[in-house]
Amino acid sequence: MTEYDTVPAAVDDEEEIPGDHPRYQDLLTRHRIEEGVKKGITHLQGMHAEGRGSAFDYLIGEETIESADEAARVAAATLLLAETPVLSVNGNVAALVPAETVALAEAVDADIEINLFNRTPERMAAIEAHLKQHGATEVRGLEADASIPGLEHARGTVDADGIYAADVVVVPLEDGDRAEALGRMGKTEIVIDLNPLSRSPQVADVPIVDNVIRAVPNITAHARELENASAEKLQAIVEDFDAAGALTDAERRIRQGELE
Ligand code: PTJ
Repeated sequence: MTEYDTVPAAVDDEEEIPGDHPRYQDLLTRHRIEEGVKKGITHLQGMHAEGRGSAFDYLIGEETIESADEAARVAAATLLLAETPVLSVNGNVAALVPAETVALAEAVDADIEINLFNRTPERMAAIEAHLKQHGATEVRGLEADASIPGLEHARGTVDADGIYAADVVVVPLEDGDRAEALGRMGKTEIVIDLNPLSRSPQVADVPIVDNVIRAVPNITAHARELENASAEKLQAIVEDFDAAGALTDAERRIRQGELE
């Protein structure tokens, strides 16, 4: 029994959510975030973030739009070309896509690093344990021996041989300040965010306007399909990408319910 159990959840286990429910994905997402809060993985603010994301997803149609799928393919090519890619994990990402994050890291040979907006030793430890339960062997972020210039201490804390040294960073559901600061460090940023007007996708090299629940496995699927592609082909995929066009496309879908 925890302090959060006074009002019982609709289901105790995600297996109980009916697969044919029209809002299945949203119910699953809510359940995972709720469990994340109970386990000390997800910050209470993560519930606000999820509510906002859920509203945008509703307007997008709770599906991966074509421009987001293309962005996921570009993300896969970018990661396959990278020398030291890192997948950044916060409390929402850990709760929503732990196994999927491990699978992506394996597919593109990336490191996983916990990077929290609301950093506490307890949350760092709980997320590390959770990722390891879902198959991660090494989790970065606990060394905390470097910082992102321009951010106050806790939010900018990173590993010197992790995010600090990375050439490409995947930052799902990121805070705008940190996304900008990582950009100033010269990192190539792949941002997953359902709000195309948010600062993080606006400053990203590769903005993916999609639910992290769909986007992470989608990048992995593209990476598997591209794993034997030549560097020239991967480079061409990256160079052809129009980041501003992808954001405009997603905004049009949200505002007008249609695509060009
Ligand atoms: O775990 P911590 O301490 O690092 O904190 C994480 C949160 C998410 C609480 C923190 O980074 C935060 O407050 O983020 P924001 O500023 O609320 O931004 C979250 C963004 O992610 C918003 O633009 C949401 O629309 C978007 N979002 C929320 N859920 C999803 C999402 N995007 C993709 N998939 C989602 N499931």
